[in-house]
Amino acid sequence: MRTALITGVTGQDGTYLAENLLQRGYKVYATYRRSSSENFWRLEALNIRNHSNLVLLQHDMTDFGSTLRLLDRSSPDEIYNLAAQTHVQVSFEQPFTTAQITGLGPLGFLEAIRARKAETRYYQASSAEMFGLVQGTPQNETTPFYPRSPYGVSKLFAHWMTINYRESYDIFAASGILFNHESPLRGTEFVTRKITSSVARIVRGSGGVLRLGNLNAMRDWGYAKDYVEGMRLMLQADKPDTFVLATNKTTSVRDFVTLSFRAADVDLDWSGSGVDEFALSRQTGQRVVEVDPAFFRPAEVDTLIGDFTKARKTLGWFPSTDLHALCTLMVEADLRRLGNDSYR
Ligand code: NDP
Ligand code: GDR
Repeated sequence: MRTALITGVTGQDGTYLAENLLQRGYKVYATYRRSSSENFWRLEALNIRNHSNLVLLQHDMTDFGSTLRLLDRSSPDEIYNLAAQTHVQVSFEQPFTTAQITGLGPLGFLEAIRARKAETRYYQASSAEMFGLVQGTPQNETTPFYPRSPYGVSKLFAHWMTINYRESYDIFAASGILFNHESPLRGTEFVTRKITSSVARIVRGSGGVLRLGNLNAMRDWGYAKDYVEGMRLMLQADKPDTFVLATNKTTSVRDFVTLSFRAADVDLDWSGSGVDEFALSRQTGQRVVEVDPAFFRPAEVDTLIGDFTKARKTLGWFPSTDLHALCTLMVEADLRRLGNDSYR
């Protein structure tokens, strides 16, 4: 039986990847960090928390000793390193923590693999946020990086370390530069799920206004389930490499809002501009969206759009879900879960 280790299994991607690998017959060791209350709602939502081939282990990315013991305990064939401080705006408030978890944490895994001299294959969760102030469009594996946040800088450190360990020690270390990917399991602090969960509340009559920051930001949004399959494919390739996963389409936050309300049969009228921009529901006349400068970032990544040609040609990977379908499935899931407390 093939064994995999997934860090960050309580997050969006960790949960979908665990489901994917369990369905393929893997034994999956999966890590979560200690907290005062359990955080397994995503595993429960996919009904895999008590799967007989899933072993949940405590681990913290900032503790190298714990990383060494984790590999001794699991001896995995494949490691998917997904755990990180992932929120870009938070990284401006907590740059040290972000650097320790998101930047240095992955180095601990690379060092542990090097020390063990095992054939373990390693996946590093790199990010389109590393492109930052973009130096070429669309972005591919050769586009220069210019990160615009402590998160982006930390990810870039881990990305280059992955390449350096690949080249220096002949480790099978792959890096996936993934563009934004979303799902009903996305955290509500990220803009897409913040939008779809607010749409559900507003159309169910709970009132409230959706307050957002930069409506002009453009993102290349795909479906998380497609992207975890891309991670798996990277570790089945003949040789370790770097791959972009994206949809090659970009959409503004404003248009994502419009699409999401549309998925709940609400049409919007946008008015004003800058911090005074807002949207009214055409059906009720109610003000449903406003700009709130509290959500502006000290430095913004304006536009991302990825070119996934290399992944398509080498791995046979392509995105299966367009943004309209993604919005619809997220809004429908949020409407359904309003009546079900366990499904946040
Ligand atoms: P999430 O924020 O949903 O999950 C992050 C995971 O990391 C959680 O399980 C979290 O645990 C865990 N974690 C955070 N800090 C620590 C720590 N100190 N020690 C151990 N675990 C920790 O992220 P996603 O699933 O969306 O993303 C997965 C990976 O892919 C991340 O590395 C992210 O940066 C990267 N990525 C994501 C993209 C996206 O669009 N989703 C795009 C590109 C890259 P807890 O639940 O306890 O907080
Ligand atoms: P991002 O995702 O920063 O791209 O990082 P996020 O959803 O947080 O923001 C996307 C864009 O929307 C703008 N925005 C807002 N963002 C949030 N969170 N909340 C708001 O109210 C809001 N209003 C406007 C942001 O300014 C930004 O431009 C995600 C994370 O998953 C990273 O871990 C990952 O590496 C990158 O995607 C690729």
